[in-house]
Amino acid sequence: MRVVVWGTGQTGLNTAREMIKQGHEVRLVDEKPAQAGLDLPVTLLSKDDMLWADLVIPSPGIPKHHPMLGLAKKVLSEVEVASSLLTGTLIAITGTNGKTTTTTLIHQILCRAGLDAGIGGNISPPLISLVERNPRYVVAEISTFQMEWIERFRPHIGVCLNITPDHLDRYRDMDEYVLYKKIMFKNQEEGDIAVLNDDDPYLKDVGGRARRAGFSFSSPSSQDGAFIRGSRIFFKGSIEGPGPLLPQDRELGNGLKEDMLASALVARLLDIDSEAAQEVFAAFPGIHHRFEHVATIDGVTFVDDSKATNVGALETALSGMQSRVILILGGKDKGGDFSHIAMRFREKIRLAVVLGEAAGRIRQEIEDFVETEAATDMQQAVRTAFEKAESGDTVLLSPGCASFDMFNSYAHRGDVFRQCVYSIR
Ligand code: UMA
Repeated sequence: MRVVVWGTGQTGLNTAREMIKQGHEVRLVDEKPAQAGLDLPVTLLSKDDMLWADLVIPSPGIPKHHPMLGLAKKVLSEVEVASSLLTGTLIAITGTNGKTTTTTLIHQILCRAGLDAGIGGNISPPLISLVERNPRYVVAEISTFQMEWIERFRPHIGVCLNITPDHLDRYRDMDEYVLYKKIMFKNQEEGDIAVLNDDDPYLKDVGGRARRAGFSFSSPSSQDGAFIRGSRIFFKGSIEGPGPLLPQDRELGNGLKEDMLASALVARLLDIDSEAAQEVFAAFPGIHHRFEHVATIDGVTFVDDSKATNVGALETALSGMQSRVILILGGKDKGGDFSHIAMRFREKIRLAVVLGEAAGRIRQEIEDFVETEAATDMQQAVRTAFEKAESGDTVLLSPGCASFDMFNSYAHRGDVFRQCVYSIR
């Protein structure tokens, strides 16, 4: 088959190598000139490539509505191709927030239980790079971008953690974004399981033929499900019984609690002893830049939640805060609505320091509810926050926006924040 692999990031390079291994005739193309030192030939994308190919595999960063894709005979995403080559049990995790943490937790629980499990997808490495080892269980973080071109992609267990507005710079509207989240369940069959957040209104109805299992902080509406009572997770329905204890030695935040709940439920559905989950939770250090404690200086705690690149993640971070907050937010605009957050948490937010490309718009949306100040860079934002904070407060970097206006990535933004905090001492 003639295959065009489009994109020379991690996805494109790994896909091109696998397609060559599978015996296909492959062209690796990109809209930008190739980086030096690649072990595969790359050409600049042309119309001819699209017309030549029997199959085009675009990287997730290439938007579905890109006009060149309209010329292709057939387009499939990398996760579609990868899942058709992997033979192990596929556990796929999507949702606006918490995907990376939940994927990591489930993978660790499976490994702790002695099972042969691989991890990949949006978390990296790309799913296709697991084809060679072909593990018995595949735990995959799946983004909406990766599901734009699926045909038969069918996880045995599909998990959707939550849906809140995100990527509205890529999708026409919220309906289109929700559609690509729920598409994960469309090919599931009766023996499969859809693990869903019963507290999320978007997930009341997902379609598909799979059995449903739900999780909820208080009482799941699904027949089979998981919930939290006190410090322990419990299961109900056909899987009824006590589950793992949540760690009590540190502040978990609502985001991490939700991820642990979903992971424990998946483990239970796979018949894995609760002890494995409990041990993994107890030792789990968290994900870098996700509600991560940086330092406490003169009674002021600094938390790096740079991974909060949408309004839903910011809301989750604020809902778990016990102290008053100096919030640092803003960045590259993704079209989120900040006004309801400012209204909901007006008592909690002592000051909002706005930063980056979206600063002006955010300020307009929130200044009726909370005091705001603008900063030109992270150094100034951190200094202003520290000056205005009182002992016992938390300075929370939870931007609710992408990072690319001022930084290379959310990780880079978090690292700069950390350096600015350290420079206060
Ligand atoms: N390119 C074009 N035309 C375009 C866009 C991109 O030619 O219109 C080319 C670029 O020149 C570049 C390549 O495509 O050579 C980049 O492709 P890519 O952005 O898909 O990069 P990858 O390195 O393959 O990374 C992708 C995911 N990127 C995106 O979804 C944007 C990574 O998720 C993922 O970790 C990786 O595959 C492995 O699966 C990143 C991400 O930001 C972390 N994901 C979003 C998120 O988490 O919110 C969904």
